[in-house]
Amino acid sequence: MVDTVLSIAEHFFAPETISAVHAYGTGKVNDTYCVEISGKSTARFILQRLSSAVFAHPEWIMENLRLLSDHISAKLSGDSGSRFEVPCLHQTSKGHDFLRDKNGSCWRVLHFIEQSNSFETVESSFQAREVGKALGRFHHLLSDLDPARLHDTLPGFHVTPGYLAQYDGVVAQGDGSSADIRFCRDFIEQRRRMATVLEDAAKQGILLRRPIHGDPKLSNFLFDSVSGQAVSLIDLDTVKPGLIHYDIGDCLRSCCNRAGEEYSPADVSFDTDLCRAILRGYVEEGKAFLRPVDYDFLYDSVRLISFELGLRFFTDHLSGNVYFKTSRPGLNLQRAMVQFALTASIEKQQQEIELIVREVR
Ligand code: GN1
Ligand code: MG
Repeated sequence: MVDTVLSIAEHFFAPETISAVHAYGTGKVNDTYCVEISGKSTARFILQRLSSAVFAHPEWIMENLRLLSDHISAKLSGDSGSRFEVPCLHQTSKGHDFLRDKNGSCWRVLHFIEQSNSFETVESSFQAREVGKALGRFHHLLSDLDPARLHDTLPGFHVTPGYLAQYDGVVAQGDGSSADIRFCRDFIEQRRRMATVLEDAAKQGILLRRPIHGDPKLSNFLFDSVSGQAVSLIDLDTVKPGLIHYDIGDCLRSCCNRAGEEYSPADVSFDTDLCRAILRGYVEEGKAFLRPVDYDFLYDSVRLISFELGLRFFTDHLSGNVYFKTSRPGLNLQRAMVQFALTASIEKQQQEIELIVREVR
């Protein structure tokens, strides 16, 4: 396996300069490696094979990435404010942005953002506020980029009614024998009606489609290793036109669940102190583009995106784990139950969350 990866790395770097290649990170979709380069200077890079099961047009991802990094770099140049960067591309020795291997898979290399750390669970309310600020800054930086210039790299991504339709197609064929499976089915049935809340608001022109990140979970934020400030938002494959509410909801569902995505469902809860810190940080940066009506959908967003991820994991479990990588049987079912437990905790704390939204607006 590593031999193949090494031979891929050799298309991007002079072979004699590559000192190590190893698997990296905890992504559930792409395959990620770190390449260490030595010689006159040492450096690290991120080498990734984009999932062909998930992304039908990897070349669109690469075009979005170019557009995005040019747009952000132009806006940040001359900005003497705090450090913020996005990963930029390193080309093949032949000057291409990506490489296709014999199987048609797409490989690309990104610069490593040094002097930074990522986390699997939030460590403090300072860190939570930094997460919110970074997401707000990212949205603000992209708010003047015409969404029509971005390819839709993953049609249907975060469109909850579409996931529900997929689930309906799969569940009809399943036997649904175990108690956990029955629990998930009931949980989904009881919430079916809320699936359209964001899409209906978008159709009616109440919420606007803008460039979004698509996957702002905690582990995609990088923090300066000295100051602890958030300095980057990585994993830009799902940047595309969408609703910022998908991002805000996804960020909250990821960061306010201190137990993480693979814990015992019974011990999962939504932490409203972290939610307050994140939203405060977000609004600090996002005031300039948020409209009053955007605040009205924040509670719905976090509830919906937690439910949606549970639905996606459950559907994948029923379909034989074709989308999310798993390390053992039953993992996607457990992940689904964690997200449903989180959804239930969010519902229980609806009043408190709505109060926080009023406080920060
Ligand atoms: C997937 O591949 P990764 O781990 O960055 C998924 C997200 C989920 C996340 C849950 C393209 O992201 O939507 O929120 O898992 N990405 C895609 O951990 O489906
Ligand atoms: Mg991702």
